[in-house]
Amino acid sequence: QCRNCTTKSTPSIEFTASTVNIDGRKFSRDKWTNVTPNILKHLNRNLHLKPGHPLCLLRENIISFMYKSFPNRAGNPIFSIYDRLDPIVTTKKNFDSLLIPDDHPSRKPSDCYYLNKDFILRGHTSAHQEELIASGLDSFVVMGDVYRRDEIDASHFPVFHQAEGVRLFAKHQIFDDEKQSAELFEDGKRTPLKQEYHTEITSKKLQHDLKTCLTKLVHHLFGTDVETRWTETYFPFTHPSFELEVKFQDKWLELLGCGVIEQQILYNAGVPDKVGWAFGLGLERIAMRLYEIPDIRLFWSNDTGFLSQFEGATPDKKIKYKAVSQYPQCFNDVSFWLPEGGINPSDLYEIVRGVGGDIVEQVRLVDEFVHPKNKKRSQCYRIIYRHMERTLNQAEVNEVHKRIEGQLTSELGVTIR
Ligand code: FA5
Ligand code: MG
Repeated sequence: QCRNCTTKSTPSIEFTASTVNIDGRKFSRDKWTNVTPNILKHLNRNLHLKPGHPLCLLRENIISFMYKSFPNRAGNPIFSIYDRLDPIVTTKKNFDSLLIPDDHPSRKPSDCYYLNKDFILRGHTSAHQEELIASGLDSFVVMGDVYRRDEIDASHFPVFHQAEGVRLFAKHQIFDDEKQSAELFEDGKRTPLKQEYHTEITSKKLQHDLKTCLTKLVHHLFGTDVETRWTETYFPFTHPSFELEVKFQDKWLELLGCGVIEQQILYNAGVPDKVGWAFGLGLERIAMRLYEIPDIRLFWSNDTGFLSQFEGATPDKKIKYKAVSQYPQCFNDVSFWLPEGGINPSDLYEIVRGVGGDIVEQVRLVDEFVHPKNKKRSQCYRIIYRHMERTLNQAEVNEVHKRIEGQLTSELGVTIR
């Protein structure tokens, strides 16, 4: 069940000569400013919090895995979830707090959306790592929308969603069953296997714990027969760093990046005595494979042909997305007084489909009320029309709709209002 899945309304956006104003907050413009009204209107959509949206189902599924897999000794989850942190962050959080150097390509205005020199639409959920660690948390997951300037095609969209996991360990949690002589830290050398601050055994144990957690998560989501592989990679904020890929339609698809947190980040956050791991995964990439959604743009669709396929589902339900027509929907409402004794909705559906045939995509009850004086009941159904091969025009829809109204009157005894 979603925890109070409220979604905020569309943001109020105003561009003046010297500022960009978003929901009453003013950001002064400078030579870095490159946000556009079009990208800003995705703020507050919060697809990951929208009940019945595939990204919300996936978010709930990941949360339930983390809660179940990591109980404390009283059985309560050790991970806390942050899924409504503001996507407008300082460039300090997005880059500096993660040790991303000044000349790193991810800072280029051609790759991200700046409000100005100091504020940015976060490019990854890692932007929140340091502040949450500094606030005293040892285990947390951040989920939210992230923004990157990118081409738009079936697998790229400038707004997508990430889930970030961080777990820190004190010495006794790493070496619980071992002799106290084992050490977390050493003043050593950085190698491909470890940071200069970590003993080899510390780094090995962290990598093992991290990979075990993520392998279990992937098995939880896709089943245990999914093909996976680890590759080595580089991030400024973890070392060593890895990517996890899964086989999807005969190709390897990158799901996530992860690694051992750079100890300097933990020093900066005021926890020099702990070590930890972090991962960041793309929700769309997982949802596309999980639900067989062929195009990343579909997640942003308000088309009920898409949304209704996930409506009311539970996170563990197996759903295979079925393509809907690329032609637009058209809808008409039918309102009527019910006869004495009411009607059977399935009779209504049958009549609507009987008359409308294949161009009827959905029928749903949208309103119902009882007249205060004469106690008559009224219902309103929305009929959604769509043709698989062409755009319907309103006149032909109206014609079909009229015939439906006629049959409802003659066969069910309703009185059209
Ligand atoms: C990151 O964003 C790192 N912050 C991840 C990380 C976190 C590493 C913590 C280490 C520790 P990357 O840019 O590779 O890394 O993105 C992470 C994931 O987001 C990718 O594996 C992919 O699943 C998803 N992703 C990246 N770009 C896109 C895109 N354009 N469209 C959809 N998903 C994307
Ligand atoms: Mg990557």
